[in-house]
Amino acid sequence: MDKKVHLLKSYSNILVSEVENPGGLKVGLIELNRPKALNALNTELMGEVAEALHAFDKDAEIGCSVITGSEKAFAAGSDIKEMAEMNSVDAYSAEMFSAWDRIRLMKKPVIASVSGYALGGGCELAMLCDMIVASECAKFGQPEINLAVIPGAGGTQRLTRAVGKARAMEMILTGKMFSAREMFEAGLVTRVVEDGKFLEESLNLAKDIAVKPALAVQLAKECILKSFDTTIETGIEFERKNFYLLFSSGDKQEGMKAFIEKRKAVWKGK
Ligand code: DAK
Repeated sequence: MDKKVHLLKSYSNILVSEVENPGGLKVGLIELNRPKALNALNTELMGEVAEALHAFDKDAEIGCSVITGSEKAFAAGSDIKEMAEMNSVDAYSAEMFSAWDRIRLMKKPVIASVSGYALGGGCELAMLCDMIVASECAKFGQPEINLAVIPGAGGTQRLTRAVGKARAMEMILTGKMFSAREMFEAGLVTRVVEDGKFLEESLNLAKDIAVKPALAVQLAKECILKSFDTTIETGIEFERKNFYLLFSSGDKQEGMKAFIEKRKAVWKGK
């Protein structure tokens, strides 16, 4: 498996590194690292994830990012111990959503690499990413109902769009966990991989994306996400504008010229 190149800025709850990708841009890697709490997502950890992802998003040498956890847990939810004493005013004042909102706005693709538990906020963080690669042993669920609350970071919306009303109702109202295979069949998961191979396979997928022309990748991501909150008419208009925009890029000139000259294109990301 590839070696992570070097640890970037040091954080309290995550490990951040870059993975080389010969022939393409590098892959940014974020490993959630609160093993004793099964990577429960507290405010500090979420702030760190948002900051690290933002740095990758701004770095011209990075083409795609991966967020992963441990073999046992991607993340077992938002931190119940942190939320336990909060009332609604505390929650409102704490701006609990700001990191989530920042993550949502990343331009470059982000892959969730899931093994073990992806529960509550953990499942929502995975869904906030653009693709999910899951181990056979991964378990997805929205168990908030067992705490007398409901998903708070987009779970009722993103899960329903991904798996449909029937399965989303079942997951959110019963709080039960579902396997990686079930979630693959339902459309939440991009790829199910052998246990222990989740990070390697996620990095391979990220590298496949990071060798592609970066601007086209970003605009394609933008168009796909747009389809979730618009009519087909407006979505097609949006796609068309981005399509025109790419006709002004150097990479478009290079890509088509290279095809005609029967050589490999050299991308500049602009
Ligand atoms: N929060 C805090 N600590 C947690 C945790 C969590 N979600 N999940 C596990 N831990 C801690 C346990 O307390 C335990 O710590 P110690 O007691 O040893 O100090 C340690 O991790 C190991 O856990 P267990 O001993 O329970 O391990 P098991 O293997 O026996 O069980 C489990 C694993 C995943 C089945 C179990 O830990 C579990 O049921 N965990 C809770 C799962 C859950 O209910 N998750 C949903 C939480 S609610 C928001 C965004 C999102 C959300 C809310 C707001 N905003 C942006 C505002 C989302 C809410 C949620 O996620």
